[in-house]
Amino acid sequence: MHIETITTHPYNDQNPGTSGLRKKVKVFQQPGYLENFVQAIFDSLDGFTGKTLVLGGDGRYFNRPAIQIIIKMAAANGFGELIIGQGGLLSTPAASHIIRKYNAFGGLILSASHNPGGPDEDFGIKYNVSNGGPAPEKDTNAFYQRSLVIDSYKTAHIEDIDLDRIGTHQIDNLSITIVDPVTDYAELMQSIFDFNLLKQSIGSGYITLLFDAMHAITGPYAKRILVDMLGATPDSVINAEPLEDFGGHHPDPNLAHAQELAERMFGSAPPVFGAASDGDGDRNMITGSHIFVTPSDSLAIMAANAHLIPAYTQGLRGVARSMPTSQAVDRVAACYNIPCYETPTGWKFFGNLLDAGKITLCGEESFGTGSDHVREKDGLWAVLFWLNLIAKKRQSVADIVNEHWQKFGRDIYCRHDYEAVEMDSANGIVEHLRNQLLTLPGQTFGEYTVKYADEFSYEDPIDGSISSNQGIRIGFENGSRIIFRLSGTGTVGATLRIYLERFEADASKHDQDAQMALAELINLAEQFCEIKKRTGRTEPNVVT
Ligand code: G16
Repeated sequence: MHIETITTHPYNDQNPGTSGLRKKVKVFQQPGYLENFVQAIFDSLDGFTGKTLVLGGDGRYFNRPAIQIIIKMAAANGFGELIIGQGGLLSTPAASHIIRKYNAFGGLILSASHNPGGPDEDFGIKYNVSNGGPAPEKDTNAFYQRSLVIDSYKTAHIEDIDLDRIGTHQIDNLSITIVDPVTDYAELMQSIFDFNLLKQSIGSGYITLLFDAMHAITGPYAKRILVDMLGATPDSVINAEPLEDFGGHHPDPNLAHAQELAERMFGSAPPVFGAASDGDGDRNMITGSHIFVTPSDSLAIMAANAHLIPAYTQGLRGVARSMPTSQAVDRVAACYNIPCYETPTGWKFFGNLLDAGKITLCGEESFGTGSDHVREKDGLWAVLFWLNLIAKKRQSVADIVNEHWQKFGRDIYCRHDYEAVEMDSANGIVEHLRNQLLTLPGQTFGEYTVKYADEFSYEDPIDGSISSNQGIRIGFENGSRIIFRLSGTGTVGATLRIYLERFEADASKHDQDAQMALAELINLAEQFCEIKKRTGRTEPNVVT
């Protein structure tokens, strides 16, 4: 194998965000851009010579050429084996599982998640470590530092690999195996959930379902698992064919973007259960007939009922949620007397807790839930979890949610996103908020008295690492919270996220519209951050 060292010049914008490096495709197509970042990753890692690298992506535009580039670079840098999903496809949770199952050194996952795809849209790449989870901050910082000074990368002169043919290619000391992307993952799901019960419930018509794959990676996974293995009708999975541009839509599983699903679930004669997943298959949206379950509620409900699922009958060791996720799961943890951890936004912060056996289940408001079965959030796992619950409890989604609220109270919740805000304005807003942190505590606004106002900082209980500046929190005496954060996943300007939460114990008031119930907090949020005043915006781009 002939290996060539190519001279390059560094780019100064390769700082990974919440989940890897995400940029416009055109940015990635600049000479050496992808190569620099991949080489910066390899240069920052130790001891992979002869070891295994897992490689796959969500199939978006630029996935295939990027995979061919990375194969040549991985060969030149000395990996001994590459495991690649057929067609260059691997969902993020499936990649995490394959890294773990085959004791790989790590993996590269090509995805910009729920961001749109296509020549003028987004691409992304992230590195996952040997536990199957996203590289921790100390690694992503190292990748960035290396990218700032990189002056060459290595590539091997080998032919492009046929990504569509399953099997193994041997090139000198390197073996490249193209695997079916679904098989290992489907087996894992079968080991967690009661597939016999699910088959019975779906086959008998007790559960009717609709799954929207949003023309993204979960199409093949959903068809194999929900249709072929569990007997759902083929038309239960919609938008099932992965497309490079996701059919021109955002593969973002919320009521705005999963429009067809939303219309069916809130229309006449809806199925019992409806769900959607995102570009790379790690997010999930759960709905039932005429009901949307917030991700925060979904996490809490899963935690409260996990003992009904075969893999979790022993109960949970603990749970964790990201800081902006509602406190609903905290109430479940308190009731079951198990620990509940509050981490910064980003799945990477759950890895240590999962590895150390401190938690079994974790989740985020950003449509992510998962468990210790992999080290990523897992969209189809969440779908199967809910299906298993419905089958076991013989209750509708609405009944399960209402029963939960009756027992634990309802954490009324929503998130407002202001996208593509000019960077200077966004930084000005954050500075303005910071300046109020000392004076807000003790002040009263209507029924809300500020109990604390701070900037969230996290000390990892396992390795002691500290992550600062993780969002501004304003907490009130009655348990309500307003949180402000700048997203770490956008590719245009800044996205300001405002998270709003209020607890309602009174069951007669549980059936409220969240925006109405949170109206006073929404006004207070504007009073504190002045986004409308400073940017001229009249409303958020997305409300979830
Ligand atoms: C990623 C991370 C999540 C995070 C989400 C939103 O998800 O894996 O942990 O909650 O981004 O992050 P932000 O609020 O910074 O935009 P995904 O599905 O985009 O990979």
